[in-house]
Amino acid sequence: MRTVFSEDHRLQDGRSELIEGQFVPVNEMPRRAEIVIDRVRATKLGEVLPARDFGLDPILRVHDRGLVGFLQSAWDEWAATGRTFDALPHVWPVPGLGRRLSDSIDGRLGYYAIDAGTPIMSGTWKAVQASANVALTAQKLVATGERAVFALCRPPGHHAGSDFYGGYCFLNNAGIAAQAFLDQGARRVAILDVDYHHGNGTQQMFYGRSDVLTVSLHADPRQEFPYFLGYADEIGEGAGEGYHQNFPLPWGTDWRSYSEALELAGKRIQQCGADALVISLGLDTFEEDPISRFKLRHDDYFRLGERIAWMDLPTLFIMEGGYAVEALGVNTVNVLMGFEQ
Ligand code: Q9C
Ligand code: ZN
Repeated sequence: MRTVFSEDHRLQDGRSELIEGQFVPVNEMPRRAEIVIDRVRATKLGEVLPARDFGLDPILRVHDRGLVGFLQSAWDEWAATGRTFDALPHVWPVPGLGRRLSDSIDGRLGYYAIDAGTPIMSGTWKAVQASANVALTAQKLVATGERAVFALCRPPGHHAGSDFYGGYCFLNNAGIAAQAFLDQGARRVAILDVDYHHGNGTQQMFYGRSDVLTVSLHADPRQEFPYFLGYADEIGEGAGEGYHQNFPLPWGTDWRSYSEALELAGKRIQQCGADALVISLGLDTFEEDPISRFKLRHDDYFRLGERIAWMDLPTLFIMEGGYAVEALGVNTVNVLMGFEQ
C-alpha cells in the first residue's frame, strides 16, 4: 500500500492544551507522524509519495468560508495583539449568550472553536492545508484505481465540522476526501470512523445527506469527549435519516465487544451501495493510550484491518488520533498490513 505524507505537519507544534483544569503538554505532537512514517518505511509497506496542492476549492465544498478565512488569519490577528504564545479560546457562544461574530480575536476564537485543547500558532494554517492536501492526493489515487492508500494526515480532522474546529482538528480531512469522491463521480461514499473519540465533525457535516453514510465507533459521550454528540439515537435527519450510525461503547471496551460493534458497522456499510470507503483511522483505542480508556492490543489492529478489507471497497485510510506515541507506528501499520493480507 502506498502512503502520502508531507513534512509540513511539523509546523503544528503546540505547547499546551487545557485538560481537566490544567495546562498540560500537547498530546497531538509532531513525533506522532514521525513514528508512523518511520514504521511505514521500516516495514516496507510501500512507496511514500509527497502531497500535491489542490487549493481551497475542495476544502470549501464542505467547510464554511468564514471558518477557512479565520484559520488562515487567526495567528496574525492574535500576534497583532502582542502575544507570542499559542492562541486558545476562553469564552464560548453557548445558547443564551448569542452568536455574534466579534471583531476581537478572542471572540472569534470562541466563535469557531469547540474546546481549549486545539492551539493555533504561526505554522498552523500551513500544516492544516498540507494535511488536507495529503488526504486529497491519496483520494485521487484511490479514485483512479488503487485498491487502498494511506493518507498520513496530521493534524487530524474528524472533530472539525463545516464551521467549527477543535479536538486537535482544524479541517475535516475525511469529509473533504469523501466529497472529492462524489465530485469525481462516486454516487455514495461510506466513512467508517474507528478513532476512540466520536467523529462529531464528520457527523455534523453529512447529517442531512444520504450520499455519505457515516458510521462511528467510539467511547460513549456520557463518559468521554466530545460529550455533546455521539449518542446511539442520532441516525441522520431529513434526506440523511438512516445514513448515520453511532456505536457508543463503554470505558474498558476490549476487542471482544469492539469487534461485535465493528461487525454491525461493516454489515451496514456493505449493504449501503457505496463506491468508496474512507476510514477515519484513530489508534487511540489502544490499551496504553494516555487519554483514552479502551483496551485494544497490538494484534487486534491486524484484525481491524482484515475486517475493513472484507468490506471489499476501494479504501482510503485517513490518519486521525492515537497518543501512545511509541506504539503508534506499530499499531497503525498493523491495521494496514491486516488489510493487505
Ligand atoms: N479528558 C483526536 O483524537 N481532549 N482528538 C479530551 C479528555 C480532546 C482527541 C480531554 C481529545 C481530542 C483526533
Ligand atoms: Zn481520538
